[in-house]
Amino acid sequence: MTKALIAAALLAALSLPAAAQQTQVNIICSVQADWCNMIQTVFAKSTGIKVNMSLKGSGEALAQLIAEKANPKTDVWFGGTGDPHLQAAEQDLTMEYKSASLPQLHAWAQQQAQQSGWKTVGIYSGPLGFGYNTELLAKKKMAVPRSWADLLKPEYKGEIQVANPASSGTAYTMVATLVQLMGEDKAFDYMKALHKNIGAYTRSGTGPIKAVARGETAVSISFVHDGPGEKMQGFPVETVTPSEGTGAEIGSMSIVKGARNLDAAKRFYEWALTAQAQQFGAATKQFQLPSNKATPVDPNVPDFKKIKFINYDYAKYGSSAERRRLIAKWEKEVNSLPK
Ligand code: S7P
Repeated sequence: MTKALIAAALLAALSLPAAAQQTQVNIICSVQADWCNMIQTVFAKSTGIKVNMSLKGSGEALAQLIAEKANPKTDVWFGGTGDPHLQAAEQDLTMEYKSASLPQLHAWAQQQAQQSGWKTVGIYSGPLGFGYNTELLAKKKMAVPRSWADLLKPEYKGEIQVANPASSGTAYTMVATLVQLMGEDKAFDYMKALHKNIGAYTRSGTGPIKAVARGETAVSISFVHDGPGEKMQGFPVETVTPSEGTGAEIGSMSIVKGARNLDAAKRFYEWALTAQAQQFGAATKQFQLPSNKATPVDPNVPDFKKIKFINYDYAKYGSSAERRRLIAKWEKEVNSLPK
């Protein structure tokens, strides 16, 4: 990581209005640890505001905000899939805040803000796809899966991992994607058939690609931007997006309603939207597409132009009722089945 990048992010923080008297901010961080640690250090260094950071996946972060509703301890929720941020907005767990920087963001990030009544905002986006271990596939003489249909082939029995949608925003993105791609009945038939090939449903959405990288399973259903970072650590992992089409997350950020350190929270929020601060994703080997149009796009970020996307309905699938209904149906009709 270059010193210049850190210096630029420090300057970006210094140019924002100071937070009156506030010396700390409590953040739930739903990206991976290196990125969380980096923003914690740089923001604290440039503003003097101590960042109390707790790391949680999207599903767990939402559960914590629900549990804290009467007495919020969190000020900002940074990152994580967009659907649970929309659910938090609908449940009045997060507060309306319209940043002056919104015009600097891609349309999809602004749309996320608008759809939530300005209670969340897109900070990155990334496509859902598959990860695979090239050495394990070769050793077991299995082909690279290139479509949702491929994942149903008997050769992958017990070889696929995906997270549990009840705990993971990533896995909920898969359920919502399949429902939109195939229609609900066919999607549930598909997930019942897929269940036979699933070796394990993990708690967190990033667990499966880490298991692929380490040779614990051959294939994962994961965000494809999580693949290159594993590969850079020397693991034999590649990613692919399914030929029928796929969905994408709009990773989001929200300020908690009733935040005790509101000025500091706003200052962090504004900083996190700057092009300088958004470079810390790629700098820590996390390759989502940043939402600020001026953030340089790392060559490892998936090329959205080459991916076939569905027209994901973020408002519908981010609604509490739809999310609860689909997860309950998945538990009842899919997870309860024998393998
Ligand atoms: O940082 C990688 C990433 O895949 O993890 C985020 C999220 O916390 C995943 O949450 P779940 O464990 O609930 O699936 C994603 O937003 C992000 O792209």
